[in-house]
Amino acid sequence: MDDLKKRTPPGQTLTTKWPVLHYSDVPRVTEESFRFKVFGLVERPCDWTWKEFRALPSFQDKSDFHCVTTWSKLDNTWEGVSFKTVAERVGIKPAARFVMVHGFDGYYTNVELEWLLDADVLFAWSHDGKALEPIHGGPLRLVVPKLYAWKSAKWVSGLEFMETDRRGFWEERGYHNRGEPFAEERYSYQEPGDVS
Ligand SMILES: Nc1nc2c(c(=O)[nH]1)N[C@H]1C(S)=C(S)[C@@H](COP(=O)(O)O)O[C@H]1N2
Ligand SMILES: [Mo]
Repeated sequence: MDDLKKRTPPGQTLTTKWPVLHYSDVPRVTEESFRFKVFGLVERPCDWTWKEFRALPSFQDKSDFHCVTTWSKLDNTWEGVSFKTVAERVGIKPAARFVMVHGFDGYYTNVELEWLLDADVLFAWSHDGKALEPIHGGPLRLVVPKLYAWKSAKWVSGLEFMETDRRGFWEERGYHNRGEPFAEERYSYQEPGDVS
């Protein structure tokens, strides 16, 4: 099996275009109105401005992107701040096991903490060398390459660290609670113990 095939999860088709997908209107978020709030089970809750966020150490990473509507886009170069860096700044309390990621459009999606601590998870302001466009989540979006793209919240406004899990917007509407593309975890009826 060649590399591209190995990197394409079952049921997915590769695209070199970049489709735009979101539920509501694109919210207007400027560098002035931007805030990044971290709350819940952390030692040092924060409410960072754009300037404060951009002062955090950043890096670049290349990764793949898989949407549950069956398109995958490989080799995206993102630049931003790793989730781990944010986690170190706020200090995660030992009881925290889940994170609700919030967006300025009112979107929310839940991710188990251990998936976010992966080295390829970041808050990005740039894609393939260009500033992230508002339609793709600019000024800042989350990128979680190893889960379906609905977990990669655009226009991210904050993180809520939680002891017990709560389902996000799509997770409440029939999509899988975890959403791992290579296991094709698309729908909630596939979850262990689901009897619906
Ligand atoms: N805030 C927010 N983030 C979101 C969404 C949304 O509706 N609101 N849609 C998700 C879905 S379903 C997908 S497939 C990706 C699409 O990202 P793109 O439009 O940059 O391709 O964003 C995800 N992040
Ligand atoms: Mo999606």
